[in-house]
Amino acid sequence: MLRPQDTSTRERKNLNGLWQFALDPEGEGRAAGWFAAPLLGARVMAVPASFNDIAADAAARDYFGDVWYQRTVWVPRGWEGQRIVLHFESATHRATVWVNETEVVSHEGGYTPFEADITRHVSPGQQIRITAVINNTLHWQSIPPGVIEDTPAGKRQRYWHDFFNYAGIHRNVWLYATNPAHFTDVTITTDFDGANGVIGYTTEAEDADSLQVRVILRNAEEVAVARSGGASGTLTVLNVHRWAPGDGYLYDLELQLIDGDTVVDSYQQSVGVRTVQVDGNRFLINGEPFYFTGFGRHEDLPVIGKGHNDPYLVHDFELLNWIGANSFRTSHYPYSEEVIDYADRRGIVVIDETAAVGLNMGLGGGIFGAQGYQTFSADTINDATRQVHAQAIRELIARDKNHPSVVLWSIANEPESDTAGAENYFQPLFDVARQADPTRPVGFVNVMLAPHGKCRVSQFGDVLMLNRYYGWYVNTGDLEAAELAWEQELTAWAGEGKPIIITEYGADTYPGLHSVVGGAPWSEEYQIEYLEMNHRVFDRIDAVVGEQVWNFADFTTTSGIMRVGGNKKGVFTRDRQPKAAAHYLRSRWRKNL
Ligand code: BDP
Repeated sequence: MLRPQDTSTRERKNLNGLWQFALDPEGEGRAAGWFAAPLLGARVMAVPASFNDIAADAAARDYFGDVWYQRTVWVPRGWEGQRIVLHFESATHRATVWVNETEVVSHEGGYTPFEADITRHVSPGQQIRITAVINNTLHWQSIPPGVIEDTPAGKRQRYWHDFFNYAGIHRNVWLYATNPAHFTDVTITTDFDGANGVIGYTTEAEDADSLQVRVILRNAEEVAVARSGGASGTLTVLNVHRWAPGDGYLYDLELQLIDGDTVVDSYQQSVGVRTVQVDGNRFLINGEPFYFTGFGRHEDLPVIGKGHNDPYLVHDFELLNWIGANSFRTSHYPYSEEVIDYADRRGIVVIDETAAVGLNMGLGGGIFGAQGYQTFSADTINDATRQVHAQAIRELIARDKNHPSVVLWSIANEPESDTAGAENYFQPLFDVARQADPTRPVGFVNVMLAPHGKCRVSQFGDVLMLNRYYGWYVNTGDLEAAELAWEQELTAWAGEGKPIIITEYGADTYPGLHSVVGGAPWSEEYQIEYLEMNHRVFDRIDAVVGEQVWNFADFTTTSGIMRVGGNKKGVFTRDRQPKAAAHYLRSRWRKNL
């Protein structure tokens, strides 16, 4: 699937704004045909945004089940004879969409795009009604998983991930038009031949049997530097300007579907020319060892929850630059494509993660208060879940495969990984990722409960990604003991001969809480002491090729005795004020810039 674009042959209309909105607590809307007429008694909801915090209403905030979004739109008059498509960049966690009274598409998974060709159902120059029922219930066969429990007080949604289950239409919605003959996909690969860049491209198209493909590569000054023809082929760029961390140089590849001299479809794909490789315990970008600095992050903002927001996008990247971060992980789900696009442009390196988080009942008792389930079993996370998970991996890779910033796929965060069930579940998923993308390394993020010697899934990864909280969840306040234990475990992992990225380490910190004596968890001073201890350990172990602090900013979670108005491990507060640790990290990370 290609992203909607405006080009010489394509046109899009943005459908963001105010939609009609209704909760459907009785689950009656589908059978009652709520899509067939204006939503009665509806309130208004902003798109893109999570609905949870917008309505000042507990019923909306903690809601699970079906919610309805509806709006009308005029199909542009000029689209006669065009193929017309309705495109959602995401709907969390699943959606079914109607145009007028016709169901046009359903999609499972909250963070990847989907679309429907609606040409047959609409006429240019007419108004149509678009209705989407979005369902945010998490269950054993969803990614991420969850369960609905019957309690004396009624049904409750439980899940095992440490961030709030924000839902709704979080990203752009588009109506767009192309010619009936059009490109449907393009795959780019890049390599070097000495100082030259070698770009491979493979296009796919529909209704295009009698047409030819022409491609033109332009540099950032918009000068054509290479041309080729054919559905797939290779371009050589003399003295290529490499895409590199800190230097987000992009070429633009224009794909043209042509009929003689007529351009029937034109699509523009940005291209960053770079290589990624794992070599022993080193992670190489353009053949050079790369050391990741940065954060695990969240899409999480006041009021709009997981709604995409351009001002925060730009501001957050300014903060990454200010602090000297060269990378982040899309913990714990695929972020908006606009985030990945911007990472390309800014030369920020991305570890791209699926929404497979919370596949771990061992963690349940502590943070999330749900006990008594077995993670992998016929009745819980099972083969059907794995199929949904496999599809989530495929959709992530299909969406992000052409982004130079993405250097590594993370297929899950902190699943149970020390049991035979886990090994059986995960092994085929690594194959799924490698089949979908043979060019990038694949890994998963290991949890502290499956330390070295116990983890049965790490063997399948090209890199080791570890989340560790020595000095926080264990050895709390005792950084001396933490340092010994951490170094011992990390040294053992280093023996695996793979690069190690510490994808999480962090300490909850209440902004404004201070202590003159050391060892005071929750204080701003302790966050710094904790980070310093970790860095002493990392700096002594060669195989460590990256440090991503948990978290970039404070974020919202479910309530619980471990959380004070959410997770406070941010180096910035939720409204992006620096805690003292931000200045400390800046002095460490900018030293190397
Ligand atoms: C890890 C998770 C992350 C949590 C973090 C924490 O990967 O989502 O927010 O720990 O406890 O378990 O702060």
